[in-house]
Amino acid sequence: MFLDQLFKTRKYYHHDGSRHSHPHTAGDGMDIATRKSGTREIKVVRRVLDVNEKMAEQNRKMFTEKGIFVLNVMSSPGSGKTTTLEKTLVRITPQIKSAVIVGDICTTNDADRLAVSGVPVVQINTDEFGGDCHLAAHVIEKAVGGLDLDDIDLLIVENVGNLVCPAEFDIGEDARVVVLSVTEGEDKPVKYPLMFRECEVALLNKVDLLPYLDYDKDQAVDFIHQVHPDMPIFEISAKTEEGFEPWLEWLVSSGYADFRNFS
Ligand SMILES: Nc1nc2c(ncn2[C@@H]2O[C@H](COP(=O)(O)OP(=O)(O)OP(=O)(O)O)[C@@H](O)[C@H]2O)c(=O)[nH]1
Ligand SMILES: [Mg+2]
Ligand SMILES: [Zn+2]
Repeated sequence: MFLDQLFKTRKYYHHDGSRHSHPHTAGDGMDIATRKSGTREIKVVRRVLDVNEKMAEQNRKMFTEKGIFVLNVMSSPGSGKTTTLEKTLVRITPQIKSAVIVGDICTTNDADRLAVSGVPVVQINTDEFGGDCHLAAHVIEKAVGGLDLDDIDLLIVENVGNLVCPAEFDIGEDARVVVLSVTEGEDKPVKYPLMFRECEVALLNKVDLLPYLDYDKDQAVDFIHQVHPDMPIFEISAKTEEGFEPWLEWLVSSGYADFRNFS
């Protein structure tokens, strides 16, 4: 019930973006370059990230001007991003005017699922430009061309399923969410720390499966907080919608916080 109240009174506004500026240091570039070898290739990676940073700032400026709050949702393949968003969209529509950009290497499966909610959905297939395993800022810039930005208050980006490099690429978003499911093992936050460091909030998904697993939830939470102290963690089941109220409250109030910072 409280959500109805919030939806009626709160509108999403973009802040100045400074909180989400991710300078790509040599360390960031090195992460990608280790797949290759030699100094020259490392320089190429750095250049790509520099270009991305500029494009992300342009996106952020555009979203700010349009008053759109942008959420970048990331996780390993199959953690439950699409399922979480399907259920979230049902709950926030039509109070919040939303749209989704979803990235996959191949198929329009996720767009088909998300379109059932009735919100505008743009599917990006990265195999058409090299099969990137992340969304970069210039790809988002192209994708928003397919949306009426004057009619959107919340833009959700479902990134390509990958716990590594999507965290390296600023797309001009306001907030980043990582989904971690209980079937992935407790140690993923310490194995893939950048993702957990870069995101503002974590969704621990598939908690309906806990009775069937030897999963140490406290250990998982502890690992997340080792990497990102005080990170808010919402335990949810996208299947049953258990735990959705705190998650939706965060979603709505983070937009409101932006409004307050902005004004
Ligand atoms: N039991 C259970 N299954 C879930 C839950 N959330 C998602 N699933 C299942 O997990 C599988 C993957 O879910 P998706 O939502 O497609 O995951 P995704 O993160 O979007 O996957 P990619 O886009 O391919 O990276 C599907 O079979 C879902 O039905 C959950 O909370 N509980
Ligand atoms: Mg998906
Ligand atoms: Zn990638």
